[in-house]
Amino acid sequence: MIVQQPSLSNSVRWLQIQTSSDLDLHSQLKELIPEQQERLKKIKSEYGKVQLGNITVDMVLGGMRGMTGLLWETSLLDPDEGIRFRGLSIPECQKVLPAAKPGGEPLPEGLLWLLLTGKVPNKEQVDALSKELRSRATIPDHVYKAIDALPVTAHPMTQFTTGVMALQVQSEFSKAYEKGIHKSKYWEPTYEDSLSLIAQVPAVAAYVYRRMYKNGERIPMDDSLDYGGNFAHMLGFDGPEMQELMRLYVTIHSDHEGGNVSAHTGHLVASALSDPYLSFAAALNGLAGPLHGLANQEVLLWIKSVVDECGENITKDQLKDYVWKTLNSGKVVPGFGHGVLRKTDPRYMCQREFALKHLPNDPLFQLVSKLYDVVPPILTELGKVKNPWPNVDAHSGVLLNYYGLTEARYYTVLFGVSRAIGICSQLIWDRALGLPLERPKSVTMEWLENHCKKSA
Ligand code: NMX
Ligand code: MLT
Repeated sequence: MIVQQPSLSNSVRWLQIQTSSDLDLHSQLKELIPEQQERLKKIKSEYGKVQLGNITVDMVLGGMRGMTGLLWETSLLDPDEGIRFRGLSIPECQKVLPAAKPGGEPLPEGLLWLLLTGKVPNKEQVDALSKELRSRATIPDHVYKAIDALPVTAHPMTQFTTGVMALQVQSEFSKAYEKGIHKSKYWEPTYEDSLSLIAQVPAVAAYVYRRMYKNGERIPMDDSLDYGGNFAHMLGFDGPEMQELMRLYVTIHSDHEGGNVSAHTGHLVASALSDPYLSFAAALNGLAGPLHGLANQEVLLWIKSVVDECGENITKDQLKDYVWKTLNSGKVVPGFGHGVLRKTDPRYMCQREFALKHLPNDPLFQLVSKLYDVVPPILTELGKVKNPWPNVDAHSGVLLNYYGLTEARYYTVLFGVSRAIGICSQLIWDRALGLPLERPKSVTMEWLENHCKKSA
């Protein structure tokens, strides 16, 4: 059945609800790749010289905001509407992607299938992919040893990235390249590495958590569980609501088009034909920055500092004073603002809906709700903030904290596990489409001055 949804973009012209019993993701991709290669060839030959906008000095000096410069097939971000995964919004994904139980949160494996193929999988296809991911999830012993070589106090992101780097020794892409693989076949070992990496990151991440906070006792994978459920289980959380939260969490953090720091870094590094492990480890180092993924840690620590100073039943006036105190000390209010979004992040909204359903009386959720009222007018009053609204990180911590995952320093690792799905999906397409080495032009201040004087 073809889904007819006028609001969907052209990138999902081939979106289908599958009725096919083809359970093999690899062979589906193999079928799709030649069609998409032709499509790209046609775009290049027919539209290669079409302009996409003018580059201004402000853009060059302003972190390339608004400069279109990347091809990213798996998702597209609208400043007002938020993210669409292959054309589907988060509420649409919640409706159409298979769930562990009727009406439940989407299974991240389903999203992986969607990102890779542009098609909504059926439950059998998702179950087959869950099984395949479980079969690839064994972690070689040297990975644990590499992590163990770090002090247990090292930041969880440092430990996690070290684990990902240690996984790199198994890269099929690197081995194939060394043997002289033909460029038309690059996508195949990239696919192998990507699926293995996606399969293995939850166990590596769970080990970091157990090592740091639970005396190093590892919990083996449960073969009856799906990807998100298993991740919660290996962390030590077996409650059904926490498993549902993890499915939602991993789904919504996976991809946010290509220009964000982690996705762009992964794509840039992979453009040198660095394998998916090297590329994803680089991406994680970007995610570990406080203006990007580390903001989820910063939000919960900041909320806890509010509670320490003013108590849980803080009034809105007290909260306003606290926000101003943060701003006046030269810090950002974590969890608010965005490089592209200009409205409330739909990833924030779906977490808010989850909280309203499962933990409406939680004091920290109520504090987050008060912040939603208090912070945007203050950021607007500052006069320079382009988006005063909350982003994904403003909400995730209080949900995790409610279910007992209270260690805020760990939160960015969860984001990292999820982001493997988006970054690796696009890396497979990067190689399938033969995308080139990324190498933009840079200039000096002297060059800018001379150029601008000449064109004045
Ligand atoms: N609190 C205080 N100041 C802010 C905030 C905020 N939440 N957001 C933006 N500003 C400031 C920003 O620092 C800049 O100041 P200055 O000119 O003095 O350098 C000014 O407003 C203009 O910034 P924008 O153009 O609005 O934002 P930009 O695109 O540069 O940065 C963020 C986007 C996300 C880095 C920024 O909004 C921010 O620092 N937010 C808080 C950290 C955060 O929540 N990051 C997570 C983003 C989502 N993610 O997961 O990656
Ligand atoms: C992300 O999910 O990557 C963040 O919202 C940051 C971004 O999109 O720039």
